[in-house]
Amino acid sequence: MNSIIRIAVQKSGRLSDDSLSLIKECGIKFYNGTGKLKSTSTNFPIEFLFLRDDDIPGYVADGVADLGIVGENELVEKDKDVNVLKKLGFSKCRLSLAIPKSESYTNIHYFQGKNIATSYPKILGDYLETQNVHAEIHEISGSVEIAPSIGLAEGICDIVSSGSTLMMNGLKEVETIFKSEAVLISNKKLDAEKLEIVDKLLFRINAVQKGKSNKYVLLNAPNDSLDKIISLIPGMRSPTILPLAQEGWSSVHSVIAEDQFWENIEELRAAGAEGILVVPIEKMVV
Ligand code: PRT
Ligand code: ZN
Repeated sequence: MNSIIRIAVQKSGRLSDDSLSLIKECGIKFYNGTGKLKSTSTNFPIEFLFLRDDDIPGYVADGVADLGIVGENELVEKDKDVNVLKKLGFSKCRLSLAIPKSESYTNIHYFQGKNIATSYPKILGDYLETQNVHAEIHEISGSVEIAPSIGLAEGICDIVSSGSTLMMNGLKEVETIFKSEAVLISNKKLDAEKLEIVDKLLFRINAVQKGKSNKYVLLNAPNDSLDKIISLIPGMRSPTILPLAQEGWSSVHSVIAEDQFWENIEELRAAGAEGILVVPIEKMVV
């Protein structure tokens, strides 16, 4: 097989670092020197195209790239026909409506007949339609947050993450209309050889993501509380139990979901566990 897949990633911006880290954590090596527009991996059949995020959905839909990593906000706004293969869990943000802090807000009908500045006219237009609100949408490509203060619009619809940009511009968030994170997208007509490579890549991404959402736990426990402890951390198949040099005690090794971590640690301590170590997992294949 000598097929190769092309993946479009953002050249420089909020998606770039996490996109490239994910690829590297999948064991895929490549060189991306500054200013490079293309690069080929030395150990996996993949070529990288470094692009502006706005262009990624279109390039993937047209088949110039087979895969792409892009924010859902950009994907839905561009309205291109591609497959979404996987949510990637980074670059999380929301698209929200905001108005000057001094204004009082009741509900979405506040925007009836008003002007709203945004870089996301499609998502906003669709949303307003579902809400039966008729507003004038002004499409602008950047610095949307200054629109109310210069008199361009009464409200804005923009990406919010921490909320500090809105605050610094005297605005308040009044409605969240869309939630977004980075996604892996693919062209809809990949041939069998390319699909096989995509499967290999997805297998690696899944192992990296599973590893991140779980922790390896080691602890010491008195033998008479082992049953209780095993029920708390059942692990992948079952925990490993090793005898300690001190009689009546065992070392228990298992895997615990990151989001259950604090809850389980408390219960484990209550059950008599001590010397608890929690270690990150790099990859996890179940
Ligand atoms: O040059 P290129 O076109 O490739 O990049 P870009 O400037 O269009 O996009 P970029 O790199 O800023 O963002 C890429 C993607 O990251 C977006 O499409 C979103 O999916 C996601 N993302 C996550 C964000 C943010 N967080 C974010 N905070 N995109 C933009 N912002 C901006 C927002 O526009 C606003 O100006 O940050 C400001 C708000 O941030 P807070 O933290 O002050 O609320
Ligand atoms: Zn962009």
